[in-house]
Amino acid sequence: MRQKRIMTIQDLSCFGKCSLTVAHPIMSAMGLEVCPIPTAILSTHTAGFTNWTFRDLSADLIPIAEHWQSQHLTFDGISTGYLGTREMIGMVEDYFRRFPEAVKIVDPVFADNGKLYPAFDEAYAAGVAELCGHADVIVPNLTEAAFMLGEAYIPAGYDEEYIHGLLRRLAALGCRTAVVTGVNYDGAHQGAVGYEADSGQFFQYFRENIDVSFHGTGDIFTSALAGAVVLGKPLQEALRIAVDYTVECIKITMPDKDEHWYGVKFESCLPGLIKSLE
Ligand code: PXL
Repeated sequence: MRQKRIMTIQDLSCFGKCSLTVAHPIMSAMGLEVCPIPTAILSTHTAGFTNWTFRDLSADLIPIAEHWQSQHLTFDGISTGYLGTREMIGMVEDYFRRFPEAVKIVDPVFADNGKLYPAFDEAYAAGVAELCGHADVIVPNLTEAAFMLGEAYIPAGYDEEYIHGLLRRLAALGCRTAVVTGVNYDGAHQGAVGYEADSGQFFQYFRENIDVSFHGTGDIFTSALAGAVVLGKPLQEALRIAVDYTVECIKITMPDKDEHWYGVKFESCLPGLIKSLE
């Protein structure tokens, strides 16, 4: 069987276990051929460190696409994460047009816990919402969902009716499937809920809630989900694979959580991820 091939477009934060430094190894372990496109190189991620270096590589994005097209390369999937500028969002839309055969998975990556990340504003959120309209699968957290829909962020105390309505409104942006992460109805469980617009069906998968926050877990979840989707797993199975992997990564990091605040020890959980694909 031909190996599935995915390109992943996001930054390379050299230290910090997020974006490309997790997406590439996770999807490789899942058996995919991974083609990374670094949008920028940073010495660290921007959440919790100071004075990081940043080299914008966006000028190379379109020449890379042109070269790949000249070589007749095709892709089963494109996954995107942290991009950084409105201009880069436009370039990713260009990629989507150039590689129409690929399943497109967009993780908005611009906000969490009710707040935009420092580099972003509402215009950027609107740009990502437009990009989501061209995606097959989108993976916002509750904060990003609220920003993209121009709604108030509801941190807790919501019910299934709210989440299902939110997913329908997200799908109305134009994507086929919307998945919202970090859903916690009862304080005791946390998970992801998905909606497929074509069938009108909802899917969900929950595990025990672990009351801790590590950087990069959203990127880890989306990497596992994107890998599973491109491997052809149905959405319910993809949610299980991605939630279970994320939970295991968090659990294994808990004993070192102070020293390891910048990201989870995803590496030692890769064998379990591979097993969960069987
Ligand atoms: O994990 C998301 C992410 C990715 N890349 C960079 C970031 C962040 C979140 O803050 O700063 C550079």
